[in-house]
Amino acid sequence: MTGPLENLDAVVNGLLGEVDTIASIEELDAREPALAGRRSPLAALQKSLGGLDPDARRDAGARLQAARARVEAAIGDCRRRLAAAERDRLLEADRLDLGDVVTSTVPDTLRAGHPGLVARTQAELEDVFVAMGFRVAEGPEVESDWYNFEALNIPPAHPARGMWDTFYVDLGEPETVVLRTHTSPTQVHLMETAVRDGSLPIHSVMPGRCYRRDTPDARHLAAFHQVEGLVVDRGITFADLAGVIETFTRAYFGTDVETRLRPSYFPFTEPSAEFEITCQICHGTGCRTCSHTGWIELGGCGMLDPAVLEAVGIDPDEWSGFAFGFGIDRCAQMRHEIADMRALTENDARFLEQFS
Ligand code: FA5
Repeated sequence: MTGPLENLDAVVNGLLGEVDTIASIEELDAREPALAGRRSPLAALQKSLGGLDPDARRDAGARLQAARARVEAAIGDCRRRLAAAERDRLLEADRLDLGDVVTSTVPDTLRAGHPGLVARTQAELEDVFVAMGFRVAEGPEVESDWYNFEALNIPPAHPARGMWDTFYVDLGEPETVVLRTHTSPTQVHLMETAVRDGSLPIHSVMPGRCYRRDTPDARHLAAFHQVEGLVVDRGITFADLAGVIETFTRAYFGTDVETRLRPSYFPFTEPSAEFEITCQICHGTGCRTCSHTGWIELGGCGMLDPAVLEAVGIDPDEWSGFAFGFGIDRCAQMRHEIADMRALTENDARFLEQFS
């Protein structure tokens, strides 16, 4: 073929080859006028068609138009390919390497959690009593007034109610449901179950959380823990109670700690006593923790009042027993010489880590 378009295929192939070499959108923008625009060889060929007769000009125009369309299509493909590559490049630059994040934010030494001091003390106390032949039982933290007070010989308006500043729960009749103020109501549950199942005697300890409207101070918290002890058997005397307390103290605190039982009053035990040890903060010389007495009360105890046994259907002429209730937080406080009990609830890692 002769005429102005005789090299058209070679021109188009040359342009397509050039498009293939373009490596960026910026380069494409810069070179596009020379490939398919006013400065391209195709525009020059267009101008050269002016001398042809009308039929030949129309045919040549159509061929040129098709050639231009091929080059423009190649430019469009090239633009899309370069845009996709640019998107991939940006995504790759933004990619978060989680491996890097993990190794850069996790400290060299991982710190594992551990049971708190009170939970640990509870487990240790349970171990001591289990070794002495006691079983471990539990009771509810939300109690009826009957279990928390009446079944323990503390009827409504009894002055002894003032010994426990009570949180009442807004359920049922006013002032009939309480957050238990001590673990002693668990005694009643256990005795009722033993009577129902015919499973007397009882030798059990019952640890758990208690609540009182006490103002927190060096020896008190509003939510604290007690471990209740209950023995119901034949021929039990105060000497058995004293022996259990002595054995417990030696096992948990060691032999250097001085102890004493002081006469006291609880409506559900008779006789009753308070159990004290020398203050482990000042070793008996007097300090803020023990209110300068040199002694710390760990709990109350006594022989079961026959009226309490009778109320649950146990014959006091056949069975006798004793009960005790120790503060678990108090035991932990004395054993680990913690001057202020509030440290147990403050979640200060520097304090907690000492007991891991
Ligand atoms: C009682 O709660 C009786 N239920 C104990 C008892 C059981 C007597 C069985 C007879 C027979 P008391 O209120 O004294 O007693 O409390 C016993 C112990 O619980 C205290 O000596 C103390 O160690 C601990 N305790 C009492 N209140 C608090 C408190 N607010 N914070 C921390 N510990 C407390």
